[in-house]
Amino acid sequence: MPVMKKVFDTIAAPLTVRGEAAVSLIRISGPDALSIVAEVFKTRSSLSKAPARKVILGDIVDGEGHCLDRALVTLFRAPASYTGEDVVELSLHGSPLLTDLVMDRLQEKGARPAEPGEFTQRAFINGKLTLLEAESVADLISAKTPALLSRAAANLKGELDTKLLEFTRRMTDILAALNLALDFEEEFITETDREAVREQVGHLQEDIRREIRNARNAIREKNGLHVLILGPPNAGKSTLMNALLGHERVLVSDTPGTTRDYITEPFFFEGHALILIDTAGIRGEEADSLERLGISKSLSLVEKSDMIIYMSEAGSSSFEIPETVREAGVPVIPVASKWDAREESSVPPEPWLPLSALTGINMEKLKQRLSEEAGQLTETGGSGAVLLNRRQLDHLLRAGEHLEKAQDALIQGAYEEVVSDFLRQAAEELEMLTGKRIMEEMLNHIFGRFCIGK
Ligand SMILES: Nc1nc2c(ncn2[C@@H]2O[C@H](COP(=O)(O)OP(=O)(O)OP(=O)(O)O)[C@@H](O)[C@H]2O)c(=O)[nH]1
Ligand SMILES: [Mg+2]
Repeated sequence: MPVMKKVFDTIAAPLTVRGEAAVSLIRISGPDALSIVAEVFKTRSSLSKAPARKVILGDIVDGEGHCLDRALVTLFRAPASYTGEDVVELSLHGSPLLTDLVMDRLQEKGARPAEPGEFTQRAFINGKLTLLEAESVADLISAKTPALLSRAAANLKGELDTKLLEFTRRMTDILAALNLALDFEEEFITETDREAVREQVGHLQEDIRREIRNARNAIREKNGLHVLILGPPNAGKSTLMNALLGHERVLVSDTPGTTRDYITEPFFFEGHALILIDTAGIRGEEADSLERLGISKSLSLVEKSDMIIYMSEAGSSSFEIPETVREAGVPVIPVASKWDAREESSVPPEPWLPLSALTGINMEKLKQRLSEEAGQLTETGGSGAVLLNRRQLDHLLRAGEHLEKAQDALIQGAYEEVVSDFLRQAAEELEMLTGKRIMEEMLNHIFGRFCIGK
């Protein structure tokens, strides 16, 4: 769906990451793509007559006509290309110096370096990709788990558009029912009709709520599940962090207060992208000022975490989780640490998990708990398309709010016009979500977050 037809200039950017590699790919897109490339790439026959989507071998030449590299070129003619414009892709040997030189040459001949996301933005504007498909390109590239990859792929195939279009269609049907009744009877619709509308709005609300829950979980998975390791000093937090990671990432010592600042480390585990955070031990008065700073940092992380492992030594007299932790609304796994060195008599109460990160006792059990919690926190209901970013979620949340107002209005017996108004606003939010209704600044904002060359 083209928002605005524009005549664009010709842009170029490397598609591949800078560094020594087997190949380096440069894409040139725009009205002068072919003529610009023809000046730096010499082939036996004329490039302008070359067939599209066939690989052509030739020489990249410098200003004096000296060969810089043997390279391959693929042409795509408008509109059958990624951007919908004439596109040329240069496949060079993966030398950073060569890539820079070729980019310089292309600029000399009139190409402008592409902004981040500019190719994909053009693809959207030229109707090659919907906004949701375009956003899914970024999600696919950055996916850290197989689950996220398959969701992004479903979105790229247009499944999210289909799902949201279905919501819009249902809203339009309800609006039509309301307006028809108005037109024909010029007064209130019958109570039976109102009841039917209420039911339809209710079903839609349910489906949108489910979609919101799935989106929240998917976004959480995308951000990485933040697992906070908390507890008193010397409880064995850093030892557990190292045991989970499988290497000595953090300093361990028998001096309480060893970890001062928090330490973050990614941990890929059973298809989940976790982020482990080791923290400064929490204790009261005896902490020095620097340590106290660390403690307040630890506590400030509680709200932002997705899960907490709370550790207390098995020999400790009190098995209590501090109130700030208990009431944070985050799942907590309580762990009784140093189980190997416990007193024979000590038995931690349920649900404390006895554990020794040093000898490995119950490490498997802990991992199983982690996996279960992670599974629940990232549950997105089956497979297929799901909203994957905050922008999308915010529009759906607002659509849900307008629907709720419509439902309340129906229940309170408000005029049909009032109900219709809320429904229309809900439908508009969906149009902003899918990009059917979008401002140019918004586009720049969305695509500006892409990487260069995408
Ligand atoms: N016997 C035994 N000792 C442990 C275990 N885990 C940790 N320790 C020891 O307990 C001491 C403290 O361990 P750390 O991992 O540094 O504890 P921490 O909770 O990170 O401590 P702070 O950073 O000071 O808050 C070290 O001497 C560890 O070797 C365990 O499972 N069994
Ligand atoms: Mg520590």
